[in-house]
Amino acid sequence: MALRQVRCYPAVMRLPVAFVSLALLLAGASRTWAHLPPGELREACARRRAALASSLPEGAAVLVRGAAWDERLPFRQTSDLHYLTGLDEPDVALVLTHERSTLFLPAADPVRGLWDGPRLAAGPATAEAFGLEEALPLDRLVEALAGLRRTGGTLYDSGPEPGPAGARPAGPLIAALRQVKDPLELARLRRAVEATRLGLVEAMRLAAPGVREDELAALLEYCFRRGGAQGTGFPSIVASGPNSCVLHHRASERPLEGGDLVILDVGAEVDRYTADVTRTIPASGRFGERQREVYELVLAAQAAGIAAVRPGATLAEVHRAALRVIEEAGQAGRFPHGTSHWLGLDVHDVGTEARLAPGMVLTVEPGVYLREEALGVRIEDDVLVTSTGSEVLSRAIPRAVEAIEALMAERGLGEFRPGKPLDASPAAPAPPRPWR
Ligand SMILES: [Mn+2]
Repeated sequence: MALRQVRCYPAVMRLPVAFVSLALLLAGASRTWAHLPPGELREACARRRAALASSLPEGAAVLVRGAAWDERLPFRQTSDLHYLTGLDEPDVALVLTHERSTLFLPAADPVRGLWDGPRLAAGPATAEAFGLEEALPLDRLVEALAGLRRTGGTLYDSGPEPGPAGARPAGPLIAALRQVKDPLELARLRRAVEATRLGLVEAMRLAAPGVREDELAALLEYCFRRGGAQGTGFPSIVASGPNSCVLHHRASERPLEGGDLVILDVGAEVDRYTADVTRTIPASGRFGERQREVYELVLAAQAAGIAAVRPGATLAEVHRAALRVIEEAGQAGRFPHGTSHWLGLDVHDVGTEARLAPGMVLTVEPGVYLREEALGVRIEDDVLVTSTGSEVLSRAIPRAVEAIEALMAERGLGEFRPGKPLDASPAAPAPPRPWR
C-alpha cells in the first residue's frame, strides 16, 4: 500500500470518560489459560517495557490506552498497548513507571459476557499471566493518575488528543522502540509475508479475463487465513485496467478484461503484524509489449531502491534512487507517491528515526501510472535492514516477468483444493504456536 507524503500515526481509539466512570464493581469472570500469551511474547513485552522505562526521565509515567469495544467493528487493540503487553482485550489501559507496570481492566459485566464472552479480570492471576506488577480495576485509573500527578513527574499519554491536562505525547517514545523490530516481531512479519505469498501465488493462477476483482480479493484473503493469518493488515487492493491508476482502489465487482494489467496490493496479518506486498500481473497471462516496457521500468526502479537500503541510509535516499530510474525514462511525473514506509504492527508503521538501522523493516514500492493508457504498475516488497545491507523478506513471491507468466500459465486453482496442503516456501518458518 502506497503512502501519502505525510507521516501517519496509527489511529488510537478514544478511552471514553464514560467507561471509566461507569465501570461496575462486579466480581471478575474467569478466563481459560489458552487465551493468555506464551512465554516468548510475555518476555518480549517485558523487555519492551523495560526499554520504554529506561527512556523516561526520573519520576515520569506513561499512560498507554487500549482500544474501546465497538460491537459494530472487529476488535483491534491499539498497536502501542499490544506492543507493550500482548493483551488483545478491549477497554484496558497500562500505566508504566520506572518501578512498575500496572494494567487497568474493566469490571466484569455479566450481560456483556453473555454476548461477547468472558474477559480477563483484575487481580494477581492476570498480572502474573502478563508478567506485570499489578492488574487493577479500571475505576482506580483516575485515582492512580492523580497520585502520579502529585509526585510531580511528567505524564506521557499515548493519546488520542487531548489526553489528561498537561500530559505529553507518548507516541514518539514508543515509536522509537517499535521502529526496530525484535526477534519475535521479525518472526511474525516473516509468517505474514509467507501467508501473503500463498495468496498471491494462487491469485496469479486464478486471474483471467472474466474473473472479478473481488473474487481475486476473496481468494487472496482465504489463502492468507489458510496460511496462518488472522486476516489482512489493510483492505485488499485489487485494481484492474483503469482502476490500476487509482492508488488505493478497493477490490470492486469489475471483471478483468484481456488487455488489463492488475495491481494486487495486499498484506496478510499474522499475530498483529502485517505484510504489504504488491504484484502487477497481466489479466491475459502474458504481458503486452507496452505493459512489459512499463513493468520493467518500475522493476528497475525498485531494484535501485532496494540497492540503496543499508544502515545509515535514509528513506529519502531510497526514494531518490528509485525516482532517478523513472526520471531517466522521462516518467517522473507518473510516480506520485513515496517509495517507502515503515512496516510492522501497522501497515504504515510508526518511526521517528530517519536513518536506517538493522532491525528496521520498510517497503520499497515505486509505481508508474499512465491514466490515458489505463495502465498502472506498482511493485512492492518488504525489506529488512541488516547489519550489512538488506534482506528482501518477500523475495520468494514471483516478481520477474518470466516468473509471473510461468505461474499464470499453470491456470486454474492449482493449490487451492480443499484438504491439499499449500506448497511450502523454501524459507517457510515454523508454524505458529496455537495460543489464540
Ligand atoms: Mn505499502
